Amino acid sequence: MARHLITSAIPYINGIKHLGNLVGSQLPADLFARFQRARGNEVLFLCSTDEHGTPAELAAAKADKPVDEYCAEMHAVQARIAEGFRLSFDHFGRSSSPQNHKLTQHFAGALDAAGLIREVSEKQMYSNADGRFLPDRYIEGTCPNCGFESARGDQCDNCTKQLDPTDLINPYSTISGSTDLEERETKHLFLCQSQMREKLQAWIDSKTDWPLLTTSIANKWLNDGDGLQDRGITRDLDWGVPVMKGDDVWPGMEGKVFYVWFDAPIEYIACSQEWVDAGKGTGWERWWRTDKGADDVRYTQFMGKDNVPFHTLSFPATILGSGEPWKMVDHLKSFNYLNYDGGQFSTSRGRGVFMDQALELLPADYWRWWLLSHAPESSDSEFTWENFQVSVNKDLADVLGNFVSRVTKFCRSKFSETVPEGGSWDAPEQALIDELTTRVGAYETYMETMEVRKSAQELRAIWAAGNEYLQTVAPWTTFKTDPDQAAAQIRLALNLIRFYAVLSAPFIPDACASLMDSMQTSDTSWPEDIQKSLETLPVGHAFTVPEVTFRKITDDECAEWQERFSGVRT
Ligand code: B3M
Ligand code: ZN
Repeated sequence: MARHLITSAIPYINGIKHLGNLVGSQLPADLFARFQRARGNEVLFLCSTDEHGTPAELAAAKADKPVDEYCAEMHAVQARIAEGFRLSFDHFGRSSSPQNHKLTQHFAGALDAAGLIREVSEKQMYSNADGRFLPDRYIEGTCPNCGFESARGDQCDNCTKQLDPTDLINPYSTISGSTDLEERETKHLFLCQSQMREKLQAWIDSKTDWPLLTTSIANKWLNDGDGLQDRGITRDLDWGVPVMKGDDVWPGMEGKVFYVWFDAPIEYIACSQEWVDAGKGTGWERWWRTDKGADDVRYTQFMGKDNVPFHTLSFPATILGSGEPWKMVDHLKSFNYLNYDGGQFSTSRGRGVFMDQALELLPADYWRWWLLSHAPESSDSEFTWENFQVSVNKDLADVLGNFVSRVTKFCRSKFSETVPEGGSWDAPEQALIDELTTRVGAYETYMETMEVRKSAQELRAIWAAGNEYLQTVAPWTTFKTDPDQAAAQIRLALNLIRFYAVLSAPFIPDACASLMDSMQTSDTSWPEDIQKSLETLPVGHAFTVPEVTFRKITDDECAEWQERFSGVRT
C-alpha cells in the first residue's frame, strides 16, 4: 500500500473563492486524493485557510470586523463551501493556529542557528497619509518586469515575479490611494536564500518528471539573476505570527510579525498536527519527518502557477535551510488560469461565478465535471455558459445518465428489478471487455500522473463504450427473438453501472454514491480485472431504477445565468 501526502495551496481567508481558484488547486487535489483512496492507498489530504498578512487585514477592515473574528467566521464559511463541493480533506486547518505559530517560530530559530538569517536595516515604503508602512498588498504600482499596472508589493500577478514594494513604479497606497509615500528605515529579518542557490538548483534539476509549467517558472526565477535574492521574512504588521526567539521577542523585532508567505507553507505541516490534535489521526511525524517513517511517503502539492515560485524556491529554502529531516515535495502539479466569459475571474473585482453561487444553481458534481474536464493544464482555459451547458448535457445527461436510465428501465419492464438470469457472454461482450481493459489502464495512468483533462476524456470514452455496446447488441431487439441472450446483455449493462460508479467517483462523488445506492451494493472495489468486476452483481441481485442522475441545462437557464453573472458581485 502506497502512502500519499497531498496538499492543496491554502486559500486566502479574504472572501469566498471563485471557480478559477477551485480548479487551480483544491479540486484537482481532491480528485487525486479520491483516486488514491479508491486504489486502496493510504492518503493524508490537507488544506487550510491562509489567514495572515495584508489580504486578511484588508478584508477584515473592509468588513469592519476585528481581524481574528473575521478570520474565524470566514474559515467556517470556507469549510462549509468546501464540504458542499465534496472536497475530502482529512483536515481543513487554519494558518493562525497555535500549532502553526509554534512551528513557524521553530523554523525561524533553526534557520538562524544554521546562519541563514540576517538582520537588515532597510528602506520600506511609508505612507504619510496612512501613518504606517505599506508592505505587500497595502501597496500597488506598475511591475518593473512586465509593465502590468496593478502589481502588488510582493508579487506581480501578471508575470509571477516576486517583488519588493520599493521595486514598484508609480506606487500608491491601497488603503487610501495616496501617492504621498516615502522610504523610511526599518529593521527586518532576511532569509539568506542566495546561499542556497546551488542546493535548490540541484533539487529542481532532479525533478525530471515535473510538469514543464512548474520547472520553467522555478528555473526562470532561479536563473534570472535576482530570483534568489535574500528576502525579508518579517513585516511591520499587527496580525500574524509574532517574531519570537524561543520564548522571547526577537531583539529588535518588537511589534513585527512573520511575512505571510513564510508561515503559510509551514501550515501544511502544522495542519497535520491540527489533524492529530483534533483527534482525527495519529502520528503526524510519519508523514513529515524522514527520520520518522516519511521516507516512503509520496508528497504531491497542487497550486496555481502564481504560487509556484514560493513552493519551488522560498519554502524549499526554509525546509532545506533548517537542516532538519523534513519531507520535501515529490511532485508539484501547477495550473494555468481559468478565465471567465471573455475576461478574468477576479475576487477583488467580484467578476465571475463564486463557489457559494455555483452551489445555489446546481449540485457540486455538475461543476466538478466541467471544471476538471476543462482544467487549465497546458494553457489558460475559459468558462463560458454555452460550453458548460454542452458538457453537462452531453457528457453527464446523454452519455452517462441516459445509459443508466435506459438499462435499468428496460430491465424493470422486461424482466424485473433484479439482475436477470440466462444466456451467456459472447463476442460483443468480449470486445467490450477488451476495450475497457485498455481504456481503464489508460485512465489509471492519466490519474496517476495527474493528467486531469486526459483522465476526464478517457472516463468519458469509458462511458461511451457502454452506450456503443448497447447500440450494437440492442437488447430491446434481441429480446423479441432470444430473451435469454437479452438477459445476458442486460446483466452486463447493470454491472457496468456499478463499474462506472466506482471509476467515476473521484470526479462526481455524489452521483456515484446514489448510483451505488440504486444498485444496492457497497462494493466499491477498484476494477483490477475488468471481466471479474463486471460479474460483481450476481443473478438475482436486486436494484432500483434511479431518479434522473443528471438533468439537462435548458437554453433559458443558460441565458438567464449568463445575464445574472455578467456584472460584478458586491
Ligand atoms: N494563499 C495564495 C492563494 O490563495 C496563497 C497560497 C498559499 S499556499 C501555502 O492563491
Ligand atoms: Zn510583472
